[in-house]
Amino acid sequence: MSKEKFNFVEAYYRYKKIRRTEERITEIYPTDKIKSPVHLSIGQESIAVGCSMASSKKDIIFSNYRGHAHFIAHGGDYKAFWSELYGKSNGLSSGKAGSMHLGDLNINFMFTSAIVASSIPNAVGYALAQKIKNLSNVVLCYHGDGAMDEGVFWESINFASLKQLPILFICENNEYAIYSHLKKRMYQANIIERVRSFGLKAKKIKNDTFTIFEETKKILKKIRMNSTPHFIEISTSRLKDHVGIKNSPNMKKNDSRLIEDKELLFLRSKVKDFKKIDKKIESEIDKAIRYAEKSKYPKQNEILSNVFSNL
Ligand SMILES: Cc1ncc(C[n+]2csc(CCOP(=O)(O)OP(=O)(O)O)c2C)c(N)n1
Ligand SMILES: [Mg+2]
Repeated sequence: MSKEKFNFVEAYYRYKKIRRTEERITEIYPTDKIKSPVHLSIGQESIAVGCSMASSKKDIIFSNYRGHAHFIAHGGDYKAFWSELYGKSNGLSSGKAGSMHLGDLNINFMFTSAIVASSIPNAVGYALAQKIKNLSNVVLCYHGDGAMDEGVFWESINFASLKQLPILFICENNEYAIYSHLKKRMYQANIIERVRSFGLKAKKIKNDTFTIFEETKKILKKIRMNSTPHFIEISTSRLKDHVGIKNSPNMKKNDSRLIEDKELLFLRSKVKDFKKIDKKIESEIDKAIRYAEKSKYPKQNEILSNVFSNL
């Protein structure tokens, strides 16, 4: 698709909505109204926006504890998202799961987990089911570079390759697992080469929304046609700390946060009525926050229902 035909209005809407949502979370967080730790994605919105715009509604999404951007970009229930952050009974998981465990089965967004890489074998299992059932849906599996330090990642891509499953692994590579740099964790830091050695088609994609959209669209088409597992890596950087709302100590001076802000300005420059979109986004956020604030907490006698524990 040519750049002229790309839906910049939608891209700007998704990008800005993620950005403003996380900025509002940052403002509210010190009040303790948000009941779970938050892992923010400010600075890496392009990945969620580009990939979500390239995917089809029937595709299945697996994300992780840093899932706000993916959830919003793929169109998860926005009010229930806020209620979940507030621990309210009309949240996505009745307010008992919080920011790290988002999910919305109406958009095939599988519930996420705080355990690094744990969703990856689940994603591969889901892709196996799509193949057995002869469906043309593709599984999109977002994960970080740190998830690739887990043995289960390599077992999973081996299986995906062996069975030629319809899955796209999307590596959001910020080069850090909390505060450990990639070079201190990986003997061979060229992850594309390592993944290719397992038989997957793998490509590094430039971090801008249109390029991510265009490349992902092409790759998803190939996966749908041939049922072949693919892997993409996108270099990224975040404004905020690993968890919480402080600025990240991993950020370098002049690093890609500025480039990412440029991306927001670039998308905005492509949209004539951006002020109208900004207003719409603020109103959606205000409404969702009001909804969460007014909603009730789960009742005391419901505290242990739908909760799995060894009590
Ligand atoms: C199995 C497991 N080991 C360790 C942790 C602690 N932990 C939480 S996030 C994280 C780093 C993950 O890094 P990466 O996959 O690159 O994601 P990022 O946070 O950079 O987006 C670690 C080690 C965990 N939650 N689960
Ligand atoms: Mg990382």
